[in-house]
Amino acid sequence: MASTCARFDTVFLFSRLTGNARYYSPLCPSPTSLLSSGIHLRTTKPNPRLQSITASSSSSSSGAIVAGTEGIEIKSLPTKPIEGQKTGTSGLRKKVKVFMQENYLANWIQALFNSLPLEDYKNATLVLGGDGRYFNKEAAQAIIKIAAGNGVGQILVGKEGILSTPAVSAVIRKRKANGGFIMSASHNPGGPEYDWGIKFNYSSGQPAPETITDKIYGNTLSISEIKVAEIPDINLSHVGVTKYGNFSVEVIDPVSDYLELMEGVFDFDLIRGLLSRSDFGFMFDAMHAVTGAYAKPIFVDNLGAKPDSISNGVPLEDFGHGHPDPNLTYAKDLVDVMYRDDGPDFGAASDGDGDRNMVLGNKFFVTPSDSVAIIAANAQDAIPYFRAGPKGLARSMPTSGALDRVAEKLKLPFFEVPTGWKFFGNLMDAGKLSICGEESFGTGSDHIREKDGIWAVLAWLSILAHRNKDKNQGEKLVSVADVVKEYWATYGRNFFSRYDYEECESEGANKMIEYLRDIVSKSKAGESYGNYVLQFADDFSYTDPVDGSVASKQGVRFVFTDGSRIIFRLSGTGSAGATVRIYIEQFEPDVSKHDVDAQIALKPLIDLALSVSKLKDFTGREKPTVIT
Ligand code: VG1
Ligand code: CO
Repeated sequence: MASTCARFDTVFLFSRLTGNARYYSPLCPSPTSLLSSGIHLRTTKPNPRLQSITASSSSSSSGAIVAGTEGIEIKSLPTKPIEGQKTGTSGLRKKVKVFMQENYLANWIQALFNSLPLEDYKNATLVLGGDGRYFNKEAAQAIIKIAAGNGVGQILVGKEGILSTPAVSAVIRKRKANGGFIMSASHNPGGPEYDWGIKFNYSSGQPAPETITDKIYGNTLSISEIKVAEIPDINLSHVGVTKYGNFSVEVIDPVSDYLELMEGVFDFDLIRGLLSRSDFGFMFDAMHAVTGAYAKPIFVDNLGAKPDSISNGVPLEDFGHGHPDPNLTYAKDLVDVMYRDDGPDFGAASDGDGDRNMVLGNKFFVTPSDSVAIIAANAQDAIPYFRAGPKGLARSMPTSGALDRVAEKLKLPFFEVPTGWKFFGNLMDAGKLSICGEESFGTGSDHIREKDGIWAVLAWLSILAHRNKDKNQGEKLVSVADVVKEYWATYGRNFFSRYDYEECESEGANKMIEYLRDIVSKSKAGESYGNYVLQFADDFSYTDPVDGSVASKQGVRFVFTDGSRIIFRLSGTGSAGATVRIYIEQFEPDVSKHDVDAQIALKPLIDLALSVSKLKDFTGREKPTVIT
């Protein structure tokens, strides 16, 4: 076996060690399917000659052609449909072990090509990258071969398979590619026992719409063959071009296109002025995830931050055994540093694939819902890209109403969309939306079509730099807390919290949502819920104003007459069981009450949410796994 499929030796070794016969590579047929199908892949050991030529071409930024043949041989591998390949909020996410099952990944990739119009991939350019997690390198080789097998013209792949989600979006747009693959399960943990994921983005860099993902799912249920090009593994360690017939792979630097974009959006001199001050402390926690590849080149090498201001800055396949989700629970190391008396003035973290962000001041946490509102309120003054003012603002439904108030004050068009970034793209393409965000630590703008962790950090640094640009050394600087409190004083404070109950039994969680839907269908305005009076209750449905597509059942919400809300959803990004999310929000215009702890201010609403949903009865859970 090893000689017919050398490049998956490690996978097979792993399967032998674990004695688990299900650990097959996605492309290399299992011994049984080899026998039954009679298909024999040639050995795919990297050709040493190719490798050495590729290595010597690495210094040339334009890349050199290292091999060429007249054409490439395409093999057809028979396959069978696999159940459960339906994408969730953001791509297909499963345990690594599931993706390692025979043809699991290959089926999905082939089903994707079967779903796209020919002109979207034939001889087209596609981008490929990921967050560096376990299984990405094997997956990248498989995706490249299937892309070539289906007639794709060119793949642009990040060096070592690395590209953050926002960088994939940026590269698609800059290089005018037809789309791209992101190999990541984002904030889900990585490693042999944890999660892997794949997402497809379209030509303007946005996550594929549900019309496409539904088609892919349909095709995974009827797939019968996978088209694979007979080419060797690509050496991903060196920047350069490798050509096989009409197909080429260009290994690109993961940072340069993205950095160039950031330099165009922000005033780097302004930010450099702040980061190089001796009276300003900065800390960025890359959580051993993909922004480790971006943090040093951007914050240290370009913007003058001290080298020790980056922590966990080396991307690791298992994120250093961490859970790369930048929130108060999982980014605890950063939180501890930021809550010290002598802690830095500004701290931030990003997630597995670099699209989320958490922003902290010294002893101060900025909720993502406030963060997007504050960025929007300050964008025109502090960020050159928004000099003419934002075109419109938007948030996901469960995100607090803070942004709504900014839109109202600035007289900007405003949109409320379902959870998941894919709903913002159409509004951006139509020129209706500039700045948007989600309560789940996602913030971004129309510079790309994904949320963008480093962008959010640079946006906050721009606001602080702008506010402090005339402060002399020794003068008290305007702090993160000052900016937020000033914002609350102007707009009022939307207290917000989210309770997550991870890995519940699916049955109980589904029954709870059905129970809530039933309550909603019978509810009437004016009904009392404790001290709250119902304005309306529904299961959120969204009609895209650009293409008219409808997304229904996007979250059960109870909205009360004072603007308070309780919202219930099931997560669409988990890989095991069901995660229940409860979102709680209450508006407080009275400045004297703005310093109350959110958990205390929201206690009556939280209790109400728990009793209305009978969560304990349905899920057996006493306490949430994570509170944000
Ligand atoms: C979660 C968040 C959602 C976010 C999505 C992808 O989805 O709630 O706001 O867009 O993750 O983020 P769900 O369905 O689990 O609630 V990422 O950074 O994991 O791509
Ligand atoms: Co992410």
